[in-house]
Amino acid sequence: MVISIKKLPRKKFVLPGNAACPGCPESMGLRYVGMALGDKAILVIPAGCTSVIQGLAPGSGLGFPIVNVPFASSDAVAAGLAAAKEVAGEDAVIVVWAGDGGTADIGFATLSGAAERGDNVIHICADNEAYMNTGIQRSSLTPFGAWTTTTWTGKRERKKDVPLIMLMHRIPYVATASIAYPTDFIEKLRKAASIKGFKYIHLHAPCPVGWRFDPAKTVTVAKLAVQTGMWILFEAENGRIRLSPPSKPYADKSRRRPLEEYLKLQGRFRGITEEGIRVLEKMVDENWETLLKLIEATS
Ligand SMILES: Cc1ncc(C[n+]2csc(CCOP(=O)(O)OP(=O)(O)O)c2C)c(N)n1
Ligand code: SF4
Repeated sequence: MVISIKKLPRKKFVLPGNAACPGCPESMGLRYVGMALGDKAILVIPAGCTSVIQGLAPGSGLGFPIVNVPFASSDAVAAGLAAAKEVAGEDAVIVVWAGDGGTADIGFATLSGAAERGDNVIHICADNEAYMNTGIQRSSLTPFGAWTTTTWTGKRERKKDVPLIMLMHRIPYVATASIAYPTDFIEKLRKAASIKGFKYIHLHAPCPVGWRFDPAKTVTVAKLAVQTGMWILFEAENGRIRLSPPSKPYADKSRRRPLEEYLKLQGRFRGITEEGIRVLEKMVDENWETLLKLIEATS
């Protein structure tokens, strides 16, 4: 399915005057969710930047119906909402929109539970790779080597691979996406909405405030993540994995741009050593190797 941005609904779900910082990737991602799902979407949102972007009065920052929930309950609340809408015979798409902290750390138990039960929900992880709303603390999705206010000399551990963990829940749909590739993300959202059961989409969302880059460069940084191979776009339908078009060229390592091009734009990697860069490069290679083997095994 080829999507033309010009033919997408014009209705705005991210409203003027909202509280997002300039260059905010979460407001971009939410705009695409509105374009893909329109009035059918009901968002379940735990604490995080988006619960600030939405504003204090309903409908002041975001135009979606929203249920605000405590972190650890997001997917459980969404499951109940999906069941209630089904009983009522209403055609709604229940979407959990949570940050990396809300997905991979604090909300992980209910995420895993809803996936295992097959609740009819789309979970989107808006991954800005740290707890931004409370002042840039590390999460399990912060990459190796990155500065945060709780990893002053660079994070020592590698980024947790949540998309692959979700794949191993054997749910019908898992995908990765990037705010730099809106039509790819919109296509994946529409596909997820057409499938019954639990769906997981992991959206890479570079944050100018926490990653320390020029707010005009959000899309450039997001694109470089894909072009250097640091972030891989793929989707898995019923366990069959395939690379998404923007990432296909980079299965060939020689076509990837040097990782330094991605790192040097971001102040959070200012302190990384040559040795640290080599460690990160090795992690990128390992991620590709694993994914390519899985693609081969499931095709
Ligand atoms: C149970 C609980 N623990 C901690 C907090 C404080 N808190 C509010 S927002 C937030 C950060 C959320 O980070 P993330 O989920 O990555 O979303 P982001 O702010 O980056 O969009 C934290 C820790 C809270 N509200 N509830
Ligand atoms: S801190 Fe980052 S993710 Fe949060 S509102 Fe600002 S730009 Fe958006």
